[in-house]
Amino acid sequence: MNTQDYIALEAKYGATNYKPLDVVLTRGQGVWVWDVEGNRYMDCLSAYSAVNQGHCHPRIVQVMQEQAARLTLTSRAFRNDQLGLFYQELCELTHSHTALPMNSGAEAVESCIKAVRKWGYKVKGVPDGQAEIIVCENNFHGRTVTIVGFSTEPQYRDGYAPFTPGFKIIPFGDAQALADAITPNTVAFMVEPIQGEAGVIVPPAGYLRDVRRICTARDIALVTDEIQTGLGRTGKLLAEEHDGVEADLTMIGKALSGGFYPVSAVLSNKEVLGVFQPGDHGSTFGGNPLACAVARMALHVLVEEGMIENAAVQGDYLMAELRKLRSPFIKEVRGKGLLVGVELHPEAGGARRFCEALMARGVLCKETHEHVIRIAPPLVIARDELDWMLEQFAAVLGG
Ligand code: IF1
Repeated sequence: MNTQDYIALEAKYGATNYKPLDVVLTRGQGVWVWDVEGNRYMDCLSAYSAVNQGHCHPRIVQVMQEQAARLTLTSRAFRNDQLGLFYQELCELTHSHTALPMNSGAEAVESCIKAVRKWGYKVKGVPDGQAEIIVCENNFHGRTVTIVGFSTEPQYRDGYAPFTPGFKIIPFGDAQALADAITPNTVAFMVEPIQGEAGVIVPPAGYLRDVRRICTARDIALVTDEIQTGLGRTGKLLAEEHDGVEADLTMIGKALSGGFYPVSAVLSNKEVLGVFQPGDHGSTFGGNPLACAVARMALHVLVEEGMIENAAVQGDYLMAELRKLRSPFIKEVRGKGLLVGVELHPEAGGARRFCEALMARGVLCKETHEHVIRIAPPLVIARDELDWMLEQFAAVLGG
């Protein structure tokens, strides 16, 4: 079978909710992936930051194979010998008190919404049914009905009403807007440290510090969605460390498994998660031994192999070099660590055609909205690989 055969199968039997680039991948190693025709590409998306550790990291492969042959799933009706160790290692690494394991990112977000609402009613004393959660314009937190209900992107909401009430939307990057929006019924503010899907939007320096101060003063939970920005992507373990703050609840996912398996978690620094009693919340697969073993190793390799520091160093270099390009198309280069957005002028005619030109040169990138090329390679990328990538960008964008 060749590329067109696989594409035809997808077109014939698949739901049509995606429009991928026409490359059919079959193998990956580190920053590189290969298609079914034998062509090699540099992966500059990392499955939306889920493969921070690089494709098929050998130490994660090994632990996954070993654990899969030993025990995969017990459900939480029984205990398993990986969950406690996963909790311990995750909490020690992130300075958290408590963790809640889930699977997808959206499930971690839903878990946070449930936790802060219950915390509001049981601890803060908000009248039943009145809890408000404040979120930001252009947020992206997932695809469930509740979550898209507070999206400001019309396409993500269209046709899915009715939605869950109880959310208030304010501008991103504006701490005063948060202070103004809080009422006695507000239980939480949920925010991405850098907005990923909105086009790699970096808030003003000190934003999260101000937000932290406001949340503490007004007794509302600060909830950070680090599903995309966490686990080394921005050059720190968690992006909130850039502002020296700790959220009350932090969600991580994606790279928590190194891209092997859907594993997410809610980390709690306040006793918000303590409101859950047995039976209040759960998941068949959440906290399963295979997920825990894989996540433990994914965290080990991230830290022990210096990937977080590498993201900081290579990210700075990447942005500095991109800014040197004298391209007629580039409006702005922004980001942190290896989460980089290249915004093009509207006259450039959209980012998609540049992504297609990059693909022809062996670089896989995905446009975000219409005018931003997102560059987010695995955190294991080496300087010479980055230089090669930059040559391809220079060839395509000019300069
Ligand atoms: C899609 C975007 C990235 C996320 C943050 C929660 C979730 C995500 C900050 C939900 C998921 C995704 C999902 C994927 C594309 C992707 C994406 F372009 F849509 F915005 F990464 F930038 N919080 N992000 O970024 O996690 O339930 O998917 O595990 O939905 O098409 P999930």
